[in-house]
Amino acid sequence: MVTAHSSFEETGTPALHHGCPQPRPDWVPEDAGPAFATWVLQGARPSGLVPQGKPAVRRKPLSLEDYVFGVLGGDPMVVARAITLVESNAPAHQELAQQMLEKLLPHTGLAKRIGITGIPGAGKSTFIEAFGCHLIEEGHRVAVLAIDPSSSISGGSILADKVRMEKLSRMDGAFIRPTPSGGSLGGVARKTREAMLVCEAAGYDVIIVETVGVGQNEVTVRSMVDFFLVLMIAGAGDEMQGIKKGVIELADALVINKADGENVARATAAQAEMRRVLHYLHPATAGWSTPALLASALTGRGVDEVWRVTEDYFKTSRASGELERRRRTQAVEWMHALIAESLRAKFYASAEVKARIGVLETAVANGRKPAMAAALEMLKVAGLG
Ligand SMILES: Nc1nc2c(ncn2[C@@H]2O[C@H](COP(=O)(O)OP(=O)(O)O)[C@@H](O)[C@H]2O)c(=O)[nH]1
Ligand SMILES: [Mg+2]
Repeated sequence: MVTAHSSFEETGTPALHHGCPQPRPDWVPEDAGPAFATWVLQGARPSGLVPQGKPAVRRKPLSLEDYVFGVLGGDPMVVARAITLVESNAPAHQELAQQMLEKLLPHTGLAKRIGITGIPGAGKSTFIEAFGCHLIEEGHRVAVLAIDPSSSISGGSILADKVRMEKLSRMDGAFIRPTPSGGSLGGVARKTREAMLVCEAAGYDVIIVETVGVGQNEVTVRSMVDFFLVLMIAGAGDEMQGIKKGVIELADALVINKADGENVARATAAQAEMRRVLHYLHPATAGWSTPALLASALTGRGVDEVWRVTEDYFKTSRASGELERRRRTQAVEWMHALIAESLRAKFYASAEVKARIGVLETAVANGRKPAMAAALEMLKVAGLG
């Protein structure tokens, strides 16, 4: 049975049944550009819900109870809509989303939260597909949340993810959801964390957060997962793979990926090198020594080993109390991040601030006022000084 679940039609874009390739649905205009085909590939629906080839119909709004029961019952369509709700920036949606999350919260926290990062092209999506399929064969339910801040620039990377995870997305018990890009990293982080809670309440016991290793987002993902895996490829350069900027120090496991064919020797050498590097670093998690492993999604090499190591990590960190400690710290830090974000949003939305800030910007830019004095004045204007 085809049980691909997503997502894109939830964001207002018509989607088509995944399992039945059709070059173009009938609603595509004659002169449509390639983007139309792109969107068709991105969407997926459980079979039987929408007649094939028909555009998605506007669905009835769900009540709080509908959301809660649907999510707790593990209904992938409701899960997708619940995530859309938490992603919405509309105040009415946000209020409903928070009520829903409060009801779901007692049912969260049971999943293994795994973050996977690596430079573009490291093979993250391909690996996650192989890894996810392996987990599902072992009886797990797997949700993949892909954060891809680069996609607003490059345009197509989410599409590539969707196509590559096609096998996984067809499996019963898999849920794949790209987080909409755009907006601040803080906003994306909130949405991903809340999407994670929704997935946990729906009974997904492994949550994988994929993120492209560019900029700050590794740190953001590290702050919301239990186990952080950095995927590397031999010969891509230390600088690029974040070795110099300390990404390795965040990792609970390094995976030298694409260890297949002619690449095996180089990958093995890179593994030895990374083991030496790790030897000198503090482990990301106290009491756990970060391993460097080899894997290939192409041949399947190392996929089961990565899972064994993951399970081992959870056993170790649970027994030592590190897992619990990390989650508590993360929750508190998240609260502070939300406070900071809300304060910032309130501040910039204030009419008094809007009226005054331009003048002070000019004064600071022209060197007539020190930045600190201007900042303090603005806080007073906003009633915070
Ligand atoms: N040889 C080899 N190629 C791979 C492997 N995994 C992915 N690739 C290729 O590497 C490219 C990037 O893969 P992708 O999963 O999209 O990388 P991502 O950007 O990190 O998500 C694609 O052309 C894949 O076919 C692997 O295990 N071995
Ligand atoms: Mg990818």
